[in-house]
Amino acid sequence: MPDDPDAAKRDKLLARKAEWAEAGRGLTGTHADPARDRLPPGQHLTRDWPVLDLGEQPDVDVHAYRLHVDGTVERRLELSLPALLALGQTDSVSDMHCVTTWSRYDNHWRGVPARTLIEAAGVLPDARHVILHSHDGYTTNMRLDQFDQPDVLLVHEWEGQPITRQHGGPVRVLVPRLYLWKSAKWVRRIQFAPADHKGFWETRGYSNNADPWAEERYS
Ligand SMILES: Nc1nc2c(c(=O)[nH]1)N[C@H]1C(S)=C(S)[C@@H](COP(=O)(O)O)O[C@H]1N2
Ligand SMILES: [Mo]
Repeated sequence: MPDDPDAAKRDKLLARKAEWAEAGRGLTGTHADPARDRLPPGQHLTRDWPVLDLGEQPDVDVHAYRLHVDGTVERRLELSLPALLALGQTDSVSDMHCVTTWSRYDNHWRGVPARTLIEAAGVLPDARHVILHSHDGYTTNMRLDQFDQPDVLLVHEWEGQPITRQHGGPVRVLVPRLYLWKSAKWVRRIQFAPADHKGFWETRGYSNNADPWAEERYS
């Protein structure tokens, strides 16, 4: 028996998710048209909100919280939660799609648009990629044009309530048009870069692009 049952459980979960990538689990080989179809191929609807992560849910103190923005920017930022929210908040409704095949419609979010942050930091023209870093050691990456969308938010409320620790509170990223592994929970740092750097799941066989409509689950 391993010494740490939590670590053993975590390793098993990670191994299973890596196997999904290898086996292409959930793939239907079809495309959908987001203008016509609401549910991406191979997805089913759920009413609850499942919890998925590496098995460690960091307890991030809301008063000590700082968001770091750096890399290819004119101004590095280090924002407390009030300072982040003071940049300007918005309400947004969007669907979530998880690679494990569940989707959830009509989620009500409140937070700061990624575009507001891009402006505040003065992201430079040679920035092409974004790497999100989280308090549990998780990372994920996307192109700047995927992050620089009106529905991409740094969210702190879901359905009018603070986002719970389980779901990445006090602040997580939400990228509703990509599979949910791109939406980093407990985000602590947003790094802009000229070159791509693959994140946790992207280095373990998950798609770099992650478009649910094209069913880009694995690479
Ligand atoms: N920090 C962090 N963010 C993360 C993850 C993680 O392990 N750590 N898992 C990703 C994955 S694989 C999924 S499916 C979603 C799940 O978000 P939820 O637990 O709020 O449903 O979070 C994503 N963001
Ligand atoms: Mo996931």
